[in-house]
Amino acid sequence: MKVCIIGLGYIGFPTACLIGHAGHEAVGVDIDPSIVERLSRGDLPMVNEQGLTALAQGVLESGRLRLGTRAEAADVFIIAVPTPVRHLGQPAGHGVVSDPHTADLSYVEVACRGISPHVRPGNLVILESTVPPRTTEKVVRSALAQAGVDVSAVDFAHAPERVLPGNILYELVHNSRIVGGLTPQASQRAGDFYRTFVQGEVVATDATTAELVKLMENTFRDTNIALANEFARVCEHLEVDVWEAIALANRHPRVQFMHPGPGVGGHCIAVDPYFIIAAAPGLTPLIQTARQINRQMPMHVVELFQALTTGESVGKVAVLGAAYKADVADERESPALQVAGLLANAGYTVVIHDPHVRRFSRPLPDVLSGADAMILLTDHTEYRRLDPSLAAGLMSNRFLLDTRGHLDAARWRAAGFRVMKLGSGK
Ligand code: SAJ
Repeated sequence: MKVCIIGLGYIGFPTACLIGHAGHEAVGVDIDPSIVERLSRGDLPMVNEQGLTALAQGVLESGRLRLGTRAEAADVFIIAVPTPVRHLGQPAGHGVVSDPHTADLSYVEVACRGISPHVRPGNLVILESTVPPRTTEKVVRSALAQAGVDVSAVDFAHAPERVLPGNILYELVHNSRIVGGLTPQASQRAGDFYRTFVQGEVVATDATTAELVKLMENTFRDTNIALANEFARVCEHLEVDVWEAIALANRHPRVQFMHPGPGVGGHCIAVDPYFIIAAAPGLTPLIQTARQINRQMPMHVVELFQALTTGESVGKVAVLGAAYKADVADERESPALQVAGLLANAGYTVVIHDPHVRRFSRPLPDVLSGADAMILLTDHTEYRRLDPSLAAGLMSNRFLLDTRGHLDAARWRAAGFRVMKLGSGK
């Protein structure tokens, strides 16, 4: 089959590579020519994604994947573009909603306009982007109908991606996949298509269920992280160590707490719950509260830092980590950058280090040199190997705030640091 993939980001590009690798004729399209140019010469923004560079090189060289800025006629169209969330500003009087947001579907609409001249009867159009319920029908199908496509002869499906950044290629192939068609025939066709490159189970449902399930998965995670963050604050108050408490609670056969931290970042978990809140504002107090708890964590980190350094003169602060989570280079919605911004606004001289994020991958000794304090915000593996006595020798003062429970506090104390751990009142 000839498959046209619209959007060459973190999902679209690896998916296009796999589709080409599976033997289809893949055409990857992005409206941004600089992205097409970079990917074409093998410069991938997705670092630390095992096997992707080699796979991309193979399919591009063999011609099984071509890249460009314009859609072309195909059998299957896949839309994998961003769906960011837009903050609506002041409370809009939606019952309990105190922080209204809405999905920005403009990229989906632009993608639909881009493919509309090429969609023919018998084609299959698949939306992979994470979207509010009913978008496949009300936005994608409607946009193509408005553009003059005979939509009664086209099959539409939503097939949400569920891969974990850092492990994209493996999960694209091995995760189970939900395909929700607007009709049973569309579900069947989309399922048959994914089975050509997915080894996990491919399960059919309707489009609205598929749209909601994707949002439920990320909301489950956000709500559980909020619970861990709430216990972190309870433990600080009760002079208990939340990391120890969680490890002990997780020994129960039916309890599995997530980890607290400086907040929830990334382009999915910090975004998707708002799509559900917007769809059912009066019915989602728990989801809304979870969002609020997680959004407040960067402010809480700054309060902890100020408590740790009360009465001390602190100038330079070394921030360890800019990425939104461990061992990735992605800074989108990163709580680390929010904390760094808050500290800079509070008058500190903030120097950020991140071994994976190009603009912050400066030598760590330069970052620590002359610093009064260090805040660990991303639990990159490299930071575990940091030598406390080396850091002590470089820094002017020795304050350490660990927001991820990542460092061995006893070792750092032995090297002369005053250490505080988020979630530990001990
Ligand atoms: N985090 C915590 N505590 C935890 C786990 C995560 O504070 O115990 C934080 C991370 O540090 C990070 C944020 O949450 O800032 C999100 O990270 P994540 O690893 O939970 O999730 P993502 O955004 O990288 O990927 C999620 C995944 N969803 C689920 O696991 C339900 C992935 O499978 C989805 O495909 C992806 O969202 C997506 O694209 O929707």
